[in-house]
Amino acid sequence: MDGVTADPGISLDELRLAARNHAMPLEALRWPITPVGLHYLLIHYDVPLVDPAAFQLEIGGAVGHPLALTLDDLRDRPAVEVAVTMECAGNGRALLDPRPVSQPWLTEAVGTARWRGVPLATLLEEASPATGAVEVVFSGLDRGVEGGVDQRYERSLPLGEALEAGCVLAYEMNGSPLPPQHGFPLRLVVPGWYGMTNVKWLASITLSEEPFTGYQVATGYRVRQTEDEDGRPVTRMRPRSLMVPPGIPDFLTRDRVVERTPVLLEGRAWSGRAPVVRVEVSQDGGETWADAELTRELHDRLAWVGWSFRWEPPAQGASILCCRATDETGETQPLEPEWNLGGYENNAVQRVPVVVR
Ligand SMILES: Nc1nc2c(c(=O)[nH]1)N[C@H]1C(S)=C(S)[C@@H](COP(=O)(O)O)O[C@H]1N2
Ligand SMILES: [Mo]
Repeated sequence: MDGVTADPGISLDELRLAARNHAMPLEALRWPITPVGLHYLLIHYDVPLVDPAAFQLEIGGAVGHPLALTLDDLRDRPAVEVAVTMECAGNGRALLDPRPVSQPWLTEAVGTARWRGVPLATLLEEASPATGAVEVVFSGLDRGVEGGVDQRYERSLPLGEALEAGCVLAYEMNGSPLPPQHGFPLRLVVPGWYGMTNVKWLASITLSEEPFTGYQVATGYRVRQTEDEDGRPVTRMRPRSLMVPPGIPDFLTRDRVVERTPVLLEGRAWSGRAPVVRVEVSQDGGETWADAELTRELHDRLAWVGWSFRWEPPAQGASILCCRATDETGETQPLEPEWNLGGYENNAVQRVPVVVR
């Protein structure tokens, strides 16, 4: 069979999702700030068309002073800019066995952008949350059906986290207005959390005195083994590192071919829980490890760090290159993934097959 396969692996539904929602090509790890078109993308439903002149952000619910703000109102306020590394919670899903059927990410559903906008905490304080308020619900303008439930895309944060996590209501990405696919005209950015909490096309913020039970919090994004389990919510990103695959790729398999001369391996590492303090490299599929050198080009606490390692390829043959990150809490990437129903939080080490010639 020439160029034809009966592999029943990826379904057309998964392929359709993968074609809409692209990953960051690994060579884009070379940029500390990911160029906009190379940042990964994940859109559950359709990209809405929003008229910026008519747009209003509403802040209401359990508050003393409800607010309605136009884009100009938001732009007139003191702004902040943060570099934030964002990773989809389903990154690594397609490498799980059995494969949970959803967006079939391999390893590269990640990117780092500079987000500029208004600190969420100042607006929440201005709205004056009621003493009984416990959660903040963020609603996007996009709608769809998921798990049989007709819904707007909505996520919540505990009030304390919303006030203290350094959240930003962003209207710019890398110095330009948000592009449609990344949430124009306004999105929530929550440093350290997996991507799903960074609600795009954000139109309303509602304070609540009850825990939020919407689909994307109570049903989706939970780590569990079966449908019957409640499981635990997906929150902050686990430590992870990736490398720019060295040498040149084979067109189809993307396996790497390198010359027999020393190579500077490079990549980036992040964790949403605490700063990364160590990155190690292996040339034997994770049997033995050596320390890489870290460089902090970005000064935001949880933005990814760069790493490099001088590798001397063996005389000939095949190697499996790997890298693994450890954060300040001591958490390290596992060699093997921990399976769960939704395919979330798979931070198992990346494996890059290389042939030396
Ligand atoms: N309104 C809305 N916000 C959303 C989503 C969405 O589908 N709708 N997807 C979420 C998910 S799952 C991820 S991983 C990030 C992706 O952000 P990006 O496309 O800007 O990289 O946006 C999050 N915010
Ligand atoms: Mo995601």
